[in-house]
Amino acid sequence: MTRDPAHLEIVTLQSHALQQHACFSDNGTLAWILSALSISSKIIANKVRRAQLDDVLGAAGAENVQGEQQQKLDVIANDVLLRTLGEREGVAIVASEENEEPVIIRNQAQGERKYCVLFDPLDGSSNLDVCGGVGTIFSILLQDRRSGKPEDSLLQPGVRQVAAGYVLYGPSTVMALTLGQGVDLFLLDPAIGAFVRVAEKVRIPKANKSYSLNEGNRLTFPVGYQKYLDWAQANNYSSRYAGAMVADVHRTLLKGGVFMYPPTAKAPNGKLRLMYEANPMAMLIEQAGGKALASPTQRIMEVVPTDIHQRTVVILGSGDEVDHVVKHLQ
Ligand code: AHM
Ligand code: MG
Repeated sequence: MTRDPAHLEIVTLQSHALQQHACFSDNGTLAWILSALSISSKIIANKVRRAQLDDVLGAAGAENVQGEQQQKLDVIANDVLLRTLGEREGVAIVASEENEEPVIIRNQAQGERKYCVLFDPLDGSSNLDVCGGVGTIFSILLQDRRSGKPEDSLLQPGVRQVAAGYVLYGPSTVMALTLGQGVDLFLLDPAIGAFVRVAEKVRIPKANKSYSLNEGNRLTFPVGYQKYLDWAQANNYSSRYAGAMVADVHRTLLKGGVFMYPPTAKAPNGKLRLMYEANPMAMLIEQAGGKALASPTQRIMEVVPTDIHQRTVVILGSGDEVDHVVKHLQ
């Protein structure tokens, strides 16, 4: 992800969104939503960076050494996103992995297009204790006004997403974003406080001998996954697993390989959430030329959701590497 020094144009996330908004004929509504996500990410990045200093690791409800109520970082991140998105006129409903029920902000207001935003505020947050990468994942749908029940708007398959992305809070803060026309990457420049575009139309490598999954669960994977692992190991594959989906998918997007969360004894339908984790990642990976499956015969984005918190199996990454997994599952 290197910037061409000869490439003098400096494009921030905000100007990128404004450039693109013509495609959405929505008077810049989506651009305003992206600006809320950008502000949230900057606040969360700052909190994540200061987590040890501000004593906000650990369980919500616990007291810190000064006897004050501690707020867990995922609760803080959730509040930040709810607040910034809630202030945007164009947002009708938000749903968070952290909230049992979706939050209806504006119901069926007339006229303009309204959007639903679903997010996982701080994915992989247990990684914070060890200074590992964590991230925010988001998915944006158009409000579906056909149903009288506003929350039905959320139960749309991933193919209907108009935008999706993640922010990885690692050594630097990176946003991967798709508005349905490829994947662009933005790096937070702390000196100017803006996300600056550093790569356009990113393509995932077609193949890379690398797999990413929690191999500790191997004995309870369906036999096809075990056969795949035997095959991959016999063929000199590398194993790479951070245990935080955003970090693992980001590496897979840039370097290639396959990321998976198969069914296990503990999570027979997979562990990852369809609406907050799998769908947005699937859109990004497909937009970058890769594949994202919920089973050998079904794309993640074609799964018709029945519950906003439902889980799914995830197999995503380089086209050739996903094909190798599928061959062993059949
Ligand atoms: P979380 O949303 O509770 O943080 O859980 C999701 C995380 C993903 O980031 C990661 O891919 C997965 O859980 C790791 O699970 P495991 O520890 O079972 O390997
Ligand atoms: Mg999560």
